[in-house]
Amino acid sequence: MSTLSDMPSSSLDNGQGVIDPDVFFEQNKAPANLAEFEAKLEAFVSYHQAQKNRIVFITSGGTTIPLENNTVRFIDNFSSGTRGASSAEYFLRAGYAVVFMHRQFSLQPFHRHFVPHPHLNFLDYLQVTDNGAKVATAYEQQVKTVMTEYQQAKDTNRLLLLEFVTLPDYLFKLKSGTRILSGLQSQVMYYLAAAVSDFFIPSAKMNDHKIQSRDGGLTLTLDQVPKFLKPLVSVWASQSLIVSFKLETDEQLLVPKARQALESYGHQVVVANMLHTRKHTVTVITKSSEKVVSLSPEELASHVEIESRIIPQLVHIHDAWIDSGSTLA
Ligand code: 9Z3
Repeated sequence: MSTLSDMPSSSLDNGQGVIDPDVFFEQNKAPANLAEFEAKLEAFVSYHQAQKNRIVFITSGGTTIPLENNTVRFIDNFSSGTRGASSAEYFLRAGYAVVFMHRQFSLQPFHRHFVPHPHLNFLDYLQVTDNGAKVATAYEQQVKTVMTEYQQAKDTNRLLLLEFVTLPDYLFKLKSGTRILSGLQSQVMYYLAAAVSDFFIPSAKMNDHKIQSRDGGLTLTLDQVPKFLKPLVSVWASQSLIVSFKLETDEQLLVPKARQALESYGHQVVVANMLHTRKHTVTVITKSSEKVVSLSPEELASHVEIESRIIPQLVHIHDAWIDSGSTLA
């Protein structure tokens, strides 16, 4: 078997192994369900464009990096989908229509409240009755509260669930999504909470079939993923408000790297968070401001969610973005 590192390096790169974003779309295959994705999004967008509603396009969950074209093994990116799924609920409360593009099987708005816990699984929320089954008395109030909001989002057609799995899947759909949403211009916010891999193996460099273990250990060479925020901000969605997330594990790097991203890509907001404190502290950074948003231990203990503090701030920035005609400094 030839090792992956023996294979030719991709052409049309910048000399440092980083290909241009356009070349990425030529060298990688579009997802088989792209047309279905586009049809669902087009219908949702034309409905809300007619109603003059704001739309937030949320990405949530981690992308995978397949190691084989017939994929048995893949590298995953950390993200449970909590940030994206809870944010979607707060955007709905703020009156937005929500496109929720999430990693398949990661957390979803509303459903997230009833996912398996160590001692509580789906069936534990139910009880058997003489005629069938119902929500167990202990959970009736919680189910009613969540169901009421969920039903309202469905009745008003304000929540569209779309899926991705791999990195190319994510990027093709993100690009296509910006094209479909482009008519709404400043009314759209991109909220890029998905954990997107920085490294990948291009299709042409991948083993077609399952990598065999008979040759001993495995050495992988990964290419760098092109910097997609650049065309997203300057070409694909230049009239829309763009909020990206920066994840770090070294506190010293967090704010400098977030500022560097704002400067390199020229978008409007970076929400910076540390892996281990992301549920109670984030820093919302714009070109002219830097605000730490945090929850007290008491707030955490009473289940206040940090997204309930982040979203109103972003809505405020979005108001200013719309009022300024997409020119907010
Ligand atoms: C985030 O930083 C998200 O807040 C988390 C949320 C992934 C930490 P969970 O889903 O976690 O609630 O478990 N997302 C962005 C991560 C990312 O890939 N950012 C890139 C970077 O840091 C820039 S786009 O370089």
